[in-house]
Amino acid sequence: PSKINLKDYQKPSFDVETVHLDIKLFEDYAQVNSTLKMVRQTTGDIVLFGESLELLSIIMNDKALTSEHYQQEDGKLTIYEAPDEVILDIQVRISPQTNTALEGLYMAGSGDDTMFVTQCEPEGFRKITFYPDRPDVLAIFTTRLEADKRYPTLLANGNLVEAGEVADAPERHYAIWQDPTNKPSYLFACVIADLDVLTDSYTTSEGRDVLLEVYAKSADIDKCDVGMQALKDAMRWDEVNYGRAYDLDRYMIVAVSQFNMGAMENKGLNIFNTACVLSSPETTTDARSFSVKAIIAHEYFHNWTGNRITCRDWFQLCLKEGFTVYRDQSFSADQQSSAVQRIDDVATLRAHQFAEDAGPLAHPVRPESFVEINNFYTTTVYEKGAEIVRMIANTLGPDDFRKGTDEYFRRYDGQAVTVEDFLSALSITDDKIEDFIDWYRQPGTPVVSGSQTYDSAAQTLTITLNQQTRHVKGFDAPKPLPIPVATALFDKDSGAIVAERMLLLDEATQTFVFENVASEPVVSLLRDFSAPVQLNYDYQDADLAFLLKHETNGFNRWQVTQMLVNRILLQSQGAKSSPEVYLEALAQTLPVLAADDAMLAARLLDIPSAQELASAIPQDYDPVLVKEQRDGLYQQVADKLKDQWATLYNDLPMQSYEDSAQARGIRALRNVVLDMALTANVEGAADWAQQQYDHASCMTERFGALKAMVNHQLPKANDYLTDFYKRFQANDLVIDLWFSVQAAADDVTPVVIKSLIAHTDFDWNTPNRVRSVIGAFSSQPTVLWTAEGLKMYTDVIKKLDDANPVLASRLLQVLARWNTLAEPRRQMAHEQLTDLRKNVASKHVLESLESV
Ligand code: BAL
Ligand code: ZN
Repeated sequence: PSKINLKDYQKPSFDVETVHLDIKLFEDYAQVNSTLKMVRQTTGDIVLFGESLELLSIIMNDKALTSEHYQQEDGKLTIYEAPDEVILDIQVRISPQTNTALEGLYMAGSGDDTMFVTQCEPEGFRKITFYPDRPDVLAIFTTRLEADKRYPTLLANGNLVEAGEVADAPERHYAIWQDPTNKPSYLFACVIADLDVLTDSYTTSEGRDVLLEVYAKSADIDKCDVGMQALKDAMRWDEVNYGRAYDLDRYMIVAVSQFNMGAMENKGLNIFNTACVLSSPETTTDARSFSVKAIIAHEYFHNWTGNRITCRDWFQLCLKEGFTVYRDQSFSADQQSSAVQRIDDVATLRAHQFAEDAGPLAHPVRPESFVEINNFYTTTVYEKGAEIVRMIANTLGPDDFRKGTDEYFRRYDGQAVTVEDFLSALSITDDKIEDFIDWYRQPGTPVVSGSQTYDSAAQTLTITLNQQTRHVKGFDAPKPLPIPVATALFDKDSGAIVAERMLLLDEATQTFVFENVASEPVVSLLRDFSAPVQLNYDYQDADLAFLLKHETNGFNRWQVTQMLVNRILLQSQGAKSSPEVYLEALAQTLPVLAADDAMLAARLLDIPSAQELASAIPQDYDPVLVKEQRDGLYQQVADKLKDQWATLYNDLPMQSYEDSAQARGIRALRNVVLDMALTANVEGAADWAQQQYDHASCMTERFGALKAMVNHQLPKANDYLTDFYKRFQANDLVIDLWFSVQAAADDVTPVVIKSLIAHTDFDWNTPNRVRSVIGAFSSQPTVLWTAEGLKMYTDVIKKLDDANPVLASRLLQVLARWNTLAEPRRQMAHEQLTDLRKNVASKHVLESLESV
């Protein structure tokens, strides 16, 4: 497959002023007629993209074109010798009913229970009709939808201008929607379905009354309130924090159960994976419910960062995603403890993005070439992209950051722009911000190492820091990046902060001198994770134990526990700590914190997942050894506090359900304590689990108990699994949990996975279901990295390669670090991946296999 390069970008030769789309849905196909008003911008032919379309006719300025006027090749339709102003009428036929790739217009569901939705980002619109399907072509869309009346819900972007019955076809009806904003085709959406709707309203700071609608199947409409409230909260938050108000009269969200992504920000008509919008206490865990709110906010924030200002080309994907993730993280931090929000965001970054950056699929936040853009919806583009915006925001401070974002919206509203444009607006108060461009260009996670010397005569503390980034094959030698290192000095006697500074490390090595330091302090670095780097500082364990006690910010305390854990677990990588200091520090901290901030206390017991630990091992990774070490430390923590788990558990009594930060914290900690108690074989803990399940007030309690029973292989675990299934059989999202708890179980085997795949409720056409088994299974590296486990996994990729290559390629990316395995697993993995390469055809999967 051929590569597309950023350096080859060229402006489109024609702009589209207006598009009229007419989509008529029939029993086994859809007819799409489009009228495009196009105007020449530069020299060159008209280039339209189209895939999986049956071209019926194409008329240019009232003249039917024949094959001598155009060429159709490799998904492109090129029309020669077009005049400067063109009206194109194009008729195509498509087959949404057989579209399993879930891109373009597709049918979700089966039998009598079907609906039709679209997914056009990044390049799905070309599966609906021929079009200059690229983000820098912005047009005004009018959409007419026509379908059988058994689909009463007909939605498209913008405002409803007309609806009615179809003449001569009493069983059919239509609706016409007009979107007044200029938009790229990737933001087009339509829905043809039979849905209920939850309605509300919102008045913007500019006085606009907005109709808010959340559409879902009738059985799910009672699970839409959380999302609706989050939408209103997000609308207000964007007005207060960025001065951005909503710009249309209507905002719609539609829930669909078959969806490749989490959600999609189509203009005025968001389409959501049910997993990312439905929420109720009985069926949704707190963690999932919290992420529903974050995703609702994320898609809403795209209205300004993505839709009003969009990307010039797909290389600039981070322009909208990095900024929007930063915005949704900031929103979420305002809804709960900001320390816990930062912990969760950093944990995700370290577990997934650092792993990606360390492996063969490492790429810059703004890639310079790709075969298939769908492969670049990655944690690097999203989460590392957000970290860059965060570094910029912290460097500027709140007032100047706001001036910069105001300038960005003022300058570029209505345009398709680049990362350079973004940085140029943000640098109006400080031109050093432009230097952050290298963060967008350079792959690899920088490693910051450092040490300190104290001069008691001069009363100075000198911190020396240096940075190093691995040289990723195919890229220029790495350059030093601007790395803000938030630093505080703690007095060893009083535990108080004596100095606080943001150090900017922008050379390979630098020294920073603190004056008037009366005695040698303990240094806390990279506070609040001020940059996405690995930190190796010359700490003694006692310094870290000191910081765990005295750090003022919850995030920094968590970071210290993670440093201690890594120093214990990564001995093969030169780590040098024994667990005693860590265990003692935890034993002292936990009981106090549990009463004070239960959510933070729960996080302090985090031990990085096996995958995250693996990502810190550049070669000869032995999954069995890592699991043994990880489980061993977990056991030591459980044993160390064995006498305290009962008290802790009983001090966190189950109460009637409440959706407050405090109640969520208590539920989270209770689940962690339950698991610890079972690990330590605390007498009676199996009964606690059953009681918690039987008397649960919500899914967090019930599922926490079930998961503990399954992972500890309690004798009653199977009975409870059966009960769980029967209780929630009708709810797909809960049955996903039922599948995932078994597929991710500590004692899972390929046989279990095969039996889950053979279950009547398993469905290859529903990505959530596939992920609930295959994705969950990949969290058990000791089983995944065996001949049988890998054979099963690669067979799944083969099976999905044709039907849903986007999903196949995403699942495959989990295997990217095969080349760090210790022998003989490495050789075995290489053979299986080589075999896979011979048996797949999609460019998505082939690109993900490039390094094999
Ligand atoms: N734009 C794709 C889904 C999202 O990032 O919001
Ligand atoms: Zn997004």
